[in-house]
Formats: sequence, C-alpha cells, structure tokens
Amino acid sequence: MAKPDDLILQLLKIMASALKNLSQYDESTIPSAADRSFGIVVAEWNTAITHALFQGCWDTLVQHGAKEENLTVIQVPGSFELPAAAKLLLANRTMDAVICLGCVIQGETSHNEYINHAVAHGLTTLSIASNVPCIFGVLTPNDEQQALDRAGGRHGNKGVEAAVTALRMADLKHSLKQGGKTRIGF
Ligand code: RBF
Repeated sequence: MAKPDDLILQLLKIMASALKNLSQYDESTIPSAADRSFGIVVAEWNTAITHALFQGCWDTLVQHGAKEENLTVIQVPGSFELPAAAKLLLANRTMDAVICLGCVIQGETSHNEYINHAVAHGLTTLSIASNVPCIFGVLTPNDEQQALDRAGGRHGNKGVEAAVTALRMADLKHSLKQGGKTRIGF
C-alpha cells in the first residue's frame, strides 16, 4: 500500500501538471470577440509547431465570436521578426490586440537567449508605446518534445492561451475607455 507521503507527492504532481495546462479554461468567463479585430503574426521557423499554435489561436478567437474578416494574419521568417512585424501591422491597421506566435528551440549556442529576450523586450515596449496589447505567444523550449507538449500536447496549446489573453486584454482596453466600471477583469 502507498505511504501517505507518497500519496501526497502523487497528488502534488497531478495538481502541478493540471496547473501547467492553462488551455483548459472556463469559456463563460471569456469576453466576446464579436466586435474585436486582431492581428496574428506567425514565425515560420519550426513551422509544424508554430502552425499548431496558430490553429489553436485562430480556432479560439472564432469560437469566441471573432469574424474572419476582422482577423489579419501575417507570416514572418523567424521569431526575431515578430516585434517589427507587429509594429508595421499597427502602423497600417486598427487592432484591438496583436498575437505573436513563434518557437525558439534551444540549440548548441546561445542564439535562443538573444532572440527570446529581444522578442520579449520588443513586444513589451511596443505594447506600452502603442497602447495595443501585443501578446507573447512564443515557446522557448529546450527541445522539440517540450515544444510539441505545448502546441497541442500534454501542456495544452499556448496558441489557445495567447488568444484568451488577447481577448481579455482587448476587453480591458475597451472597459477602461468606456469608464464606469471599477472592477475590471474579475
Ligand atoms: N527563429 C525562430 O523562430 N526559432 C528558432 O529556433 C530560431 N533559431 C535560430 C538559430 C540561429 C542560429 C539563427 C541565426 C536564427 C534563428 N532563428 C530562429 C531565426 C531568427 O528568429 C531570425 O529570423 C533571423 O535571425 C533573421 O533575423
């Protein structure tokens, strides 16, 4: 028979893995996308992964009411190009949020660190400067399996989560513009 300590450990492991999969969410709490427009920027590197992220993202937006004509999709060579493409998009179209999807797999050199930091910094700066939420949907795995686990595998699909974040942030932006409400996002 398993000892109590073992049982607690098993329970903690189950809870930890459940918590890692944020793709399971309460759909009723997510704001509608019906009147919103979104940009989706997708990096070509590791296409199998980024296209799985894209699929999850697209399906989630549509499932929550987004109209296809209000979704602009751009493909860029690599993740490093995501912030620049997001900025170009915002310079030419009105968007409620831009979702950036990529996958930078760790290799033998430290290229991944430079790219990841640059993208994270670029998207943060752009979000703040433009007042349009730019969502970081970039996987930063150590290997391909970790990427697969997060692109529709055992840790969910981070493209779905990026879409949910975009919906929530777009709603936050509109709620603040309209004024009135003092508790937003609860
Ligand atoms: N882009 C990615 O999106 N994922 C990668 O795993 C990735 N690995 C790269 C590895 C090296 C050594 C280099 C030089 C580039 C890599 N890129 C990757 C491409 C990068 O994001 C960008 O497209 C190019 O550096 C051109 O600006």
